[in-house]
Formats: sequence, C-alpha cells, structure tokens
Amino acid sequence: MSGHIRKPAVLVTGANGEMGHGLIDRLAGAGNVHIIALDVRPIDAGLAAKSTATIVGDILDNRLLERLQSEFEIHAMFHLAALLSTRAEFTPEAAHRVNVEGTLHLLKIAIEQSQWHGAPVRFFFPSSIAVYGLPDPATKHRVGRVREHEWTMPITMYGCNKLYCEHLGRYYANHYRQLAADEKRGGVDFRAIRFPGLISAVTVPSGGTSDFAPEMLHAAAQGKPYYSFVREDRKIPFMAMPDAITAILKLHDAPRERLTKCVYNIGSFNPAAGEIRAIALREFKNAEIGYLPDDKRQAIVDSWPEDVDDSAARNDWGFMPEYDQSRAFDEYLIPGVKQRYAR
Ligand code: AKB
Repeated sequence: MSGHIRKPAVLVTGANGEMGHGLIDRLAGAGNVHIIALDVRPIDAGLAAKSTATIVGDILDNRLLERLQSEFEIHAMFHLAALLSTRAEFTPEAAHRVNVEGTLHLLKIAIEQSQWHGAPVRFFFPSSIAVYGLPDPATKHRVGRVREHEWTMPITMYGCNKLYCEHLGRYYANHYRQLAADEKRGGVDFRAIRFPGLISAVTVPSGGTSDFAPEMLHAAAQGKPYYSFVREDRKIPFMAMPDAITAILKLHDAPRERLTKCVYNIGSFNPAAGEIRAIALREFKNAEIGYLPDDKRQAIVDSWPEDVDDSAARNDWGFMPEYDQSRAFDEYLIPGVKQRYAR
C-alpha cells in the first residue's frame, strides 16, 4: 500500500482491469479527484501515476480492509473487481467468495466510512446481462429486448453473484440494520448498471463469455487465426468501452432524486458473431476467422438476451450511447486496434 490521505477519496477496485483502466483515465482527466487504485495484481505504471494511492491486495483480506478504513476517507467507490462468467464456471466457489463476499466487505466499509464522515458513500456496482436467463434461443429471439424486472433467472455462478449483489446493494442502501434503535448517519447510495458485452480497442478481456467479440477483433488485427466458440447467427448486446465509462460517470453524478431504480440496463448495438467476423475480414485482409462452437459456452450466450430495454436509463439520467455499431467499429475499434498492433 502506497500513499496515505485523509482527503475525500474515490476507491476503484479491480483498477487494473479493462473497465478500471478506462475509468481511472477518465476520473484523472476530470482533475481534483483523489483516486485509490486497488487490485489483486500490480497496478500498471500509467494508472499508478494517475492515482493518489495504490493498493495491491485481496478485497477478501480483512487486514487490508481495516487499513483502508483507517488510512483513507472514502466518499465514493467503484467496485469493479470480479471473476467473470467463464472463469467463474471453473471455480464457482472462489467466484462466490470474490464476487459476493468481496462486495459485502466493500459495502460494509462504505457504511462505516459514511458513519465516520456523515455523508452517504456513492457506491457504483457493475452488474451484467448475465443476470438474465432465457430458456432457449427461440424464446430469446421472440422476447427481444428485456426489461430490468424480466427473465432474471441466471444460469451462471457469475450471473447469480451479480443478481444477488444487486439485492445486497439495495439492502445496504435502504434497509441496513432496519431494526436498530440508533439513528442512522450517512449510508450507502448504491447504483448499478447491467453491462452488455464490452469491447475495448486498448485492452483485451479475460475470463468472460462475451470475450469472443474483442478476441476476434484483436486476433484479426495481429494476423492470428481465431475460431469463435459462438455460432455465427447468435446475438447478444455489446457496447464500446468509452460509452460504458461515460455511463458509469453519468449515473454516478446523477442527482439521487432523478433515479427511479438502483439497477439499470444500458445497450448500444447487438451484432451476431458473423457480423463481427465480416467487419474483421473487411478490415484485416489476411485475417483467418472460423467457428469452433463450444456447446457449453454457447448455451451461456443463448441464455443472455438478444437486446435490452434501456428506456429507464435514458429517462432517469440521460443515458445516450455515442457509438452505434458502425461508429463503434469505424471510428473507435478498428482505428484503435490498428494503432495498438501497428508494427
Ligand atoms: C462476461 O462475459 O462474463 C462479461 C459480462 C457480459 O458481464 N463480459
């Protein structure tokens, strides 16, 4: 642990992940934000340079959490640390510990921090389309866009974890210690977004089921053959990473009285795997992209919705993606991966 501040600070867990990179870049760019970057892996030098303090440790480590409590004054948390859907299926109990118990630990720190400084701690939680569970591809196609209260029957440990943590956050925000006699101070202002698959031009994902899309694009840009484990006609919602980061900050900054929910869908475009392949082949002439469907991972993709209804996010806090499908590829992803792998 390096750095020590009692000034109002923002904690970012999972700082070294894809979303963490984008968020810390944006927070640092806004200026006058004291960022505490926490990750179980070493923090990239570029992120450390933008952070007031860096912590390499496990959110399940009580000693680390006690030091967080004693050494920092935290007014906002972006709790991004998680084991994603595919990796969680190989170690479901470990995923539960990290994804659920880790989140519980952070919510408790948030409550204790708020009782110290008297203001609510704004807690951002990244949920996922993995909380949905459509029974079969025909139903998935018939249903089309799902709303937040529909089809929440996840079939992965990760999806179960994310759905339960949404309820945990709602409990901490609205019902924590509801029978206690003492007057409650501060509290947790819990806000969550159910992200679609995210595609970044500057980082490569790990451990997700939606990773087939960014993996395909990054492989094509490097001239490496890629075989999609998802069938060409199968669709799930996706979003360019910059829109995801903008949405996080927009929801975080929204006045509480504008919000009718704690948890919101957001969407942008929903290509079939074959559409992403066609774009990659168009842009990278030597690309070799085929299909080696993995029935078990395909079943996870088939349980996720074809699209989401994000009208509540648009109405409550002005969500509006900048990148539709063509702009995402033409103006962000293709130029970005070409630059990343330019020889
Ligand atoms: C995953 O594939 O597990 C994540 C997600 C869709 O939440 N990218």
